[in-house]
Amino acid sequence: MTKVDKSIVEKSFELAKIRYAAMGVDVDKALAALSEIPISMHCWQGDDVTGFETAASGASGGILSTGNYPGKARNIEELRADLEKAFSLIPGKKRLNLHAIYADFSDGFVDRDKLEVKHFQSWIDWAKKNNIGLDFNPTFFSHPMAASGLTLSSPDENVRKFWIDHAIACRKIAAEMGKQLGTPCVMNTWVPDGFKDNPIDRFAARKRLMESLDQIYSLEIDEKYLKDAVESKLFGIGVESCTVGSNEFYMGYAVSRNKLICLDSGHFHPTEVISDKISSCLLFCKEILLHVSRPVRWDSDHVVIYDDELQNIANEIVRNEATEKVHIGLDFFDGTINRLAAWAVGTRNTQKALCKALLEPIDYLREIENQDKKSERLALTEELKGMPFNAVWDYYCLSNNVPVNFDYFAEIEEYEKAVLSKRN
Ligand code: RNT
Ligand code: ZN
Repeated sequence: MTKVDKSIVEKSFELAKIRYAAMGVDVDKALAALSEIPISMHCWQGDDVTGFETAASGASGGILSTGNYPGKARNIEELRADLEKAFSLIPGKKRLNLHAIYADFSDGFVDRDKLEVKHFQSWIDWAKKNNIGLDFNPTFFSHPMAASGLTLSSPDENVRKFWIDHAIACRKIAAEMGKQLGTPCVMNTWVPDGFKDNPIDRFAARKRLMESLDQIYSLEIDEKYLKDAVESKLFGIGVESCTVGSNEFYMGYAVSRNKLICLDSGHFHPTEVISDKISSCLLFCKEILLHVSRPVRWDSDHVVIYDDELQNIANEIVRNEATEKVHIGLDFFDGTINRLAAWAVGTRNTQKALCKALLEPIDYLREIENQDKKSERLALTEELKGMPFNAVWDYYCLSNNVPVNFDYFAEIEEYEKAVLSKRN
């Protein structure tokens, strides 16, 4: 493959700009807006959701990372090096989404209920150096205290207390991340709680979950530093019959407690899409967190590709002028491919979809819809699909000093040869 010629990218961009201007779209304005939208890249694609706890194994609790492509990060230094490399291939504003199992244990191991800011200070320092914001997640899976399948909804008071303490510890850590970095940290709570077979008392389990969450959030923390989100789910492996934290549960919880709702693309029935949920949630929830993922037949967490649903998600965010109310996080983990490639493909695709969404003549489309010009709406939205948005996206990469088009892949291959292949 020949490297992309810079002057061709510039020429294509100028031509694309003329085409968009004819449609009433200001390309420069679109790119300025794009550069303001942060994407929160998840750390857990880097090591297949393993983390740095002592008895580290793979994930449990109904999530499953498959594949053993060589070269995954084995420690904090390797993960940071991989993240830095991946970030260098991705334009625009970035954040890193950490899980509690990625704590820095260089001062000694502590269990999850005992985590403190000091276990994440080196991440905060690293984030500052790399000019990125941090988001956070307590980890309620892959732990002996989660072995029964129930955490915050467990009937066992000791188990519940352990996880409540963990979540409170995490909120304090997350708030400190937000404070030190000058950008609020979104802390997302997802618990794997559920039943393999039909439970008798779903109500009691859900009530326990509600009460545990209320305890966790009873500690007031300034929203300048911390935004609390809750994530629903449909089912998981081993918890097929009932998920305690269902969609209705968390929708009710988020609305009544003034929390952010987290919508994960893989957490609904197969023909349900989160793009259609954004506008409703914007009416009733103050803000939204997205876990952009790609479910293949189930919540499989495949790498995000540039597909219709991704574009629809981006369109909804932009058309609703909700780029500040919708926090875009990614949630996928594929262990069968190079993990930097997974990050680069999924993150760049998400930004590319946002780029295209920003290139719509939105006011005009709204106007014709209000005039009930359905044929024009159909014809125009179809033509928009083939407009030269990719020339704009390429230029955006070029002007952000990141590789254009497929050129980033050569860098991943070089990194694999020089760094990843030496990890055995
Ligand atoms: C699991 C949820 C959750 C996790 C991450 C690792 O089904 O999607 O968000 O994937 O927290
Ligand atoms: Zn998720």
